[in-house]
Amino acid sequence: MVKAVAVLNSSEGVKGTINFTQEGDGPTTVTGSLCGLKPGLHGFHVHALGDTTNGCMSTGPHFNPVGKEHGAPTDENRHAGDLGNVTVGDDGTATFTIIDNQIPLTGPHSIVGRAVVVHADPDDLGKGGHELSKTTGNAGGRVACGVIGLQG
Ligand SMILES: [Cu+2]
Ligand SMILES: [Zn+2]
Repeated sequence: MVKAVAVLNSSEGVKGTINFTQEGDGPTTVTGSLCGLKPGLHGFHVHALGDTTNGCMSTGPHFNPVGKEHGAPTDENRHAGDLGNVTVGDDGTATFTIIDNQIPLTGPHSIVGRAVVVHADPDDLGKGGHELSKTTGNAGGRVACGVIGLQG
């Protein structure tokens, strides 16, 4: 079992912890809790770079090792980092579990050392017809992020 964690913080008061586990070559299970967000859907992705030098802006684009378009987690044509949306309740918190096959913790397409990013707006999953739909899902600003690190 390989484990990783990302601790999210932001200047806008968003906090959270995201845990990742993977058994062998199986899917990765992502469990998260977030607080301080506005209620509703928020785009949630793995971005390519584990660099927060300039806040979440320096985490680069969505992790996309095989050159696909932005999409929904269930789409065949999607970025590996496309984890869809998380749902925030009226109290500003979210707890969620995501099981995904494209975000391994080992091997050439590992997400360790990259970053998870929570966005201000919903991810349209590539289907919104906006000029950004096929690259970012038009999910708006990056409100919180954290670097994914291996856990002992
Ligand atoms: Cu993103
Ligand atoms: Zn994407």
